[in-house]
Amino acid sequence: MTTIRIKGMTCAHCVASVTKALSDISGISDVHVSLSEGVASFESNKEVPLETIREAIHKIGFEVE
Ligand SMILES: [Cu+2]
Repeated sequence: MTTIRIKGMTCAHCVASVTKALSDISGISDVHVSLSEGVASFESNKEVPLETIREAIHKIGFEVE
């Protein structure tokens, strides 16, 4: 399990967007996003570069801290 901090989420729609963006990355599954904690956790079945995750999050308007 990997946990990352995500900056800029303010509502359930943000959570849904982040969840989808992470789930769409090849190799990432079991994505859980907590709005109150501002974190996302997930399982990865292979090495997914942090940069790939960072870019996917940035593309939808949030930042990985
Ligand atoms: Cu929102």
